[in-house]
Amino acid sequence: VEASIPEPQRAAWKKFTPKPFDTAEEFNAEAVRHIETTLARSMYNCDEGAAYAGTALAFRDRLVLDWNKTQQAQTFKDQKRVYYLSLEFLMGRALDNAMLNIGKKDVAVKGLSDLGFRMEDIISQEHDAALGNGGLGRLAACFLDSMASLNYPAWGYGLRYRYGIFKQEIIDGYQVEVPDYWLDFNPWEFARHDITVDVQFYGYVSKYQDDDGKNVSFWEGGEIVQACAYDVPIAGYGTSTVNNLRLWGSKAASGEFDFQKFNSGEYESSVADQQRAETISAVLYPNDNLERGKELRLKQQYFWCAASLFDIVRRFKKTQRPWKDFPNQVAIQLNDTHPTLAIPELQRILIDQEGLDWDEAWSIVSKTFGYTNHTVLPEALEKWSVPLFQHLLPRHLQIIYDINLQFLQYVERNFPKERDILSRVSIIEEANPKMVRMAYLAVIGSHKVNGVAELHSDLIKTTIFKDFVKIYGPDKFTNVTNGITPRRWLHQANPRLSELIASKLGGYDFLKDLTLLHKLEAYVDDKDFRKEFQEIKYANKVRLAKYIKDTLGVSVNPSALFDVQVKRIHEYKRQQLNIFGVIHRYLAIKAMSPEEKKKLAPRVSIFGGKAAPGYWMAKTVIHLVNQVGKVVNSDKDVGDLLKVIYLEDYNVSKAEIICPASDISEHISTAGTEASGTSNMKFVINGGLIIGTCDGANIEITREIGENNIFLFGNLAEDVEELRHSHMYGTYTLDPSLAAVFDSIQSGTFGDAGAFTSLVNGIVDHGDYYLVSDDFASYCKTQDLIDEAYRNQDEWLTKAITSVARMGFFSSDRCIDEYAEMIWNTEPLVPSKDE
Ligand code: GPQ
Repeated sequence: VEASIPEPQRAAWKKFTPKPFDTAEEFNAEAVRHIETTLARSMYNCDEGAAYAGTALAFRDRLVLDWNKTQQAQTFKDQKRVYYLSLEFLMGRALDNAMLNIGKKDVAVKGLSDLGFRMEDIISQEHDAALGNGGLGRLAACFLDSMASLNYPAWGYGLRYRYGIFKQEIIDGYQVEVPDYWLDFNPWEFARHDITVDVQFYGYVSKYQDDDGKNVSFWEGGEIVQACAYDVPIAGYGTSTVNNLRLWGSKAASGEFDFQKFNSGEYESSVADQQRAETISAVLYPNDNLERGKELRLKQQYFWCAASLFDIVRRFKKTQRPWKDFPNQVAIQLNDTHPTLAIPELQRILIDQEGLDWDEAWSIVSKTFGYTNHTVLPEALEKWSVPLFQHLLPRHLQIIYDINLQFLQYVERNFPKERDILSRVSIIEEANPKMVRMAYLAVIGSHKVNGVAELHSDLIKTTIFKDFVKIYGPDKFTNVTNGITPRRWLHQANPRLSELIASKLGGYDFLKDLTLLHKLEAYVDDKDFRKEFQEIKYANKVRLAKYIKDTLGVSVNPSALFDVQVKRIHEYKRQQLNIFGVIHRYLAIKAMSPEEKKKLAPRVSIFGGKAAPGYWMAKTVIHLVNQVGKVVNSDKDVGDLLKVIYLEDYNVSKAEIICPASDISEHISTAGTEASGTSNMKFVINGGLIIGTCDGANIEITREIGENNIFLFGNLAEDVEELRHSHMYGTYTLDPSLAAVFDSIQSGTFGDAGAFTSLVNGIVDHGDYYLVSDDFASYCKTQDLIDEAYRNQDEWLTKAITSVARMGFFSSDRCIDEYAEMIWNTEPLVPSKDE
């Protein structure tokens, strides 16, 4: 269908192209118009929620104009596009980001104040878009920001969950999960009711011969669910590029609503069918670094991959290019193995629907995909049972078997003497039931595989993908160290620090080229700069202290050392090591003389993070932290010397308050387990120091900022295997200070000792898999070094400033340029000034 306005009529159209606002007056005109007409409210009925909506809609209008132009230009230029497939996009709030990226926040501040509102209050009205669990989802969000800011033609594809990650309440010291129903008012999405894809499930495969006598397979029967597109504009910083994030919502296929049943009075059961279809995109699975093999999760994955691939192929076909051009026009990045089904799905489209030969199709498929691995933890590697696959996706299972057959034949030809290699690298694990190893399928179907920090990328080559390095050679495997967007994590979260930096660097160019931060080193001895830097940190701590007071009723001293660990609760991240260290400190304080107490730097230990609802050990750790807080915070012997805080419902918008307010943050995973970590970067760029293990990106942070500016401790990744072995064969002794901590727990100091038995026993009797005991002495000693270092505020400040100046490498802009160059082979499309 020809949908464009004919040439002669375009002048009439252009006359009415909306003009973006410029001044505070013009902004108010837009905001008030939206409140009065879009929301149908008046000045007698305008609370902060309505003012938020008016502001958001005014900025949305601006965004949409650029969005339309960007999409038009990308279609017209028809360069290679990137498609970033991620089951999680942990976006957080959009308004502040939109205002800053567009560059009109000051105008809105003025306008809103004329109407009697404070910008801070308005911003906090917005519900976080929390379609992710943790680092993996937030990385995807940072990447979208960078791809738009660098003008890459790029789309995100994900699922439109009705419920994002649950809200966490802490009740009597326990985590309680509350559903996150976030879509009641979301001005940032556009339902594209005209863009739908029918997605098939179940059924069976028929074979027949076509007119040329070629064998053709056909997937029939089963049921159809409809995918409906919801588009979210992604604005770049300081550019008119606005990219698209397309999220799929599920509903019953049109015509599927069963009128037969409806008319025969079975109204309820026909509505139930409708609801069953909607269930697919209803809820985000709340696991981080864990896969549980649930059928609905596999359904989600296929639903999203099938809809996205259909959309991508449809867009490609419009250009009428030959199929061999597909990998030159399309790069698809798989964010972990969750979208791996896209590989057999594209192969299926090409051979079953487009009639290509297997080899021709496979050559296209395997040039199109890149795969990013985010973990080596075995419990997080996805495997799906073959019977489940057979039931849900019979044709895909056949294709996977064919991919596997070709691959294994290739391996056999090349390694004829290796006895077990075939069973080791087979996509199908010979277990009962047989399992499909998704990571292997992702490696085989992609032209590049990357890890997310140097150590991690080395580890995947020597552990989980070792055989594949031998088969394909080392060049298929590469590293792209993670990064963060400095727009949200510096400029937006810490506007005063951003302004101070800009005042020294002569403007905000560093937000687009973070390496410019190095020029700050020239000011490390500048008295005024130092004073201002320190005042900003203090003000950020005051803000967090106020937040703690308002939400928990606990007063903390903003001059105390703020020691923060906020991230998902996981045994490998070792919040238990932290809280055991806190107990150790508490016991030490209890034993101190008044003179000794005077020498000690007061500390506030701040924890935050969600546990997966079924993860009992993680929930026990949350409970312990809260119990310790209850005892310590009310102990008169301790006073200000130690406070223990559990921040409820850690999320992106809270991270924006917390990250600028740390003196020390903790990144203390067992060496070799944290693929990268990204909050380590967020804390350092905001002038906080870190205590960490030699793990993930901590190693590269150390290389960049210098080892005098970081507190490293603990065993190395290379030692882990042997240490675990020593635990299993009883050739080690429990660290004595840790034993004292356990004694105090078991004597009931922190309430019912029975509640913590499994936590303690895991270390004492069951192998201490995460090596808490092995690292405990080194951890405590390093905490003492931190106390000592903090006493010398001048040196501390020098470390903090130097670190900020050396963080240029960790921008997600650098990551995206590396992906574009090494993996995608794509170029930016710089928007022209007019039109
Ligand atoms: N990550 Cl596999 C998650 O947040 N969830 C997951 O399910 C998996 C990985 C994280 C990983 O633990 C961090 O070390 C990384 O920094 C982050 O992905 C982004 O790469």
